[in-house]
Amino acid sequence: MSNLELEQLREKVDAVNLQILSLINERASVIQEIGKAKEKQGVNRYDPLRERHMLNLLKENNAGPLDQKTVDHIFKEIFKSALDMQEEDIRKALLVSRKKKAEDTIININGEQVGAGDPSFIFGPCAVESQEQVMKVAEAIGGKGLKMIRGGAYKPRTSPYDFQGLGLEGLKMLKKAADQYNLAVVSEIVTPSHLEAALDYVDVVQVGARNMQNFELLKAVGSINKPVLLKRGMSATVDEFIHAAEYIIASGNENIILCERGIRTYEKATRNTLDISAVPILKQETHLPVFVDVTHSTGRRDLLLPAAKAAIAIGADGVMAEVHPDPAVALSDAQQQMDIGQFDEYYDALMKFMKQYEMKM
Ligand code: PRE
Repeated sequence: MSNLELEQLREKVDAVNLQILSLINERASVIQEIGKAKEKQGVNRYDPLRERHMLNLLKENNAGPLDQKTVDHIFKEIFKSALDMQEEDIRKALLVSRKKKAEDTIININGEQVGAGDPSFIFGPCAVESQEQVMKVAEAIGGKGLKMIRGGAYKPRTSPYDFQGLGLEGLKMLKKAADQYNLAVVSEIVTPSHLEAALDYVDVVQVGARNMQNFELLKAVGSINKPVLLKRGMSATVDEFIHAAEYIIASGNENIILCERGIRTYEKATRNTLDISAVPILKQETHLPVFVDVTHSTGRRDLLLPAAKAAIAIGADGVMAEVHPDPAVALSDAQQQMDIGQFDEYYDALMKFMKQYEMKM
């Protein structure tokens, strides 16, 4: 074969390539339309029966010289890329996505600009137990110039026989202590029916891990005008977590803080497995501030500091940890809360770490 003939054949291949390119792009546009229609109907994107039907049709019409195995392989790759494209289109369209809004969402909580670059801190007891207890913790937090206190009044406990929280009375105690030390109240609400009354006492509504896919609750907190701290479900993927936040924003509330709190794995050395890489993924995929709850993820007092350092180093917007005046007698999570002295040491060490690496404070 002369060089000229080879050149001519290659020109033909170039032209065919361009035809294929144009055809697969034409196919991709139709697939995008199908994707939109499926999203509206809420049907599964992957449809093996449809794929089988298409492969059979191709087999019936395959005149060669390509063998059927090769044709199947090529078209399966095309189907796969169609699915990837449909998923990417849906991700881009999410209101929480970075693609939809490039700038970081910054939430003003009690004068603190959460998500603006400097790490924020939320400390407080696991559960509100008494006025005296929350006063002591609020004093320690306020003394550091911090702006937020947490405390559970409605406690979703594994056992119905465990302490269930003081309810509205607990919120009143927390609010009283918070007011005395100029702190904002962060507290979990477990059902939409508690929301209205709670809003008189709560500045940031927490949706807990067990309620991450309580869609009615997500919609309810989506319609309030206070920030929401949404915790990742213990078995939720990052994608499910993002979609839970989408429920809130879709109902009108953009002020959402995402909180990684560890996921359930086979590992027993810690209470949960802190999925530290979820932090930069959530920062890339969404425009929302991301916190790490070092208490529930590790379940170990000795890991609270290293986990917080890791969270800040990897780009978290804030850290949450539990403090109790006397953890040994705490009604919940006794083994993982810090007492006030440990809290002081912990906070100093964290500040030193941030200074050492010239992190913003
Ligand atoms: C398509 C994509 C993925 C499905 O698994 C089946 C088919 C395709 O590429 O043709 C399109 C599509 O979503 C559909 O026909 O329902």
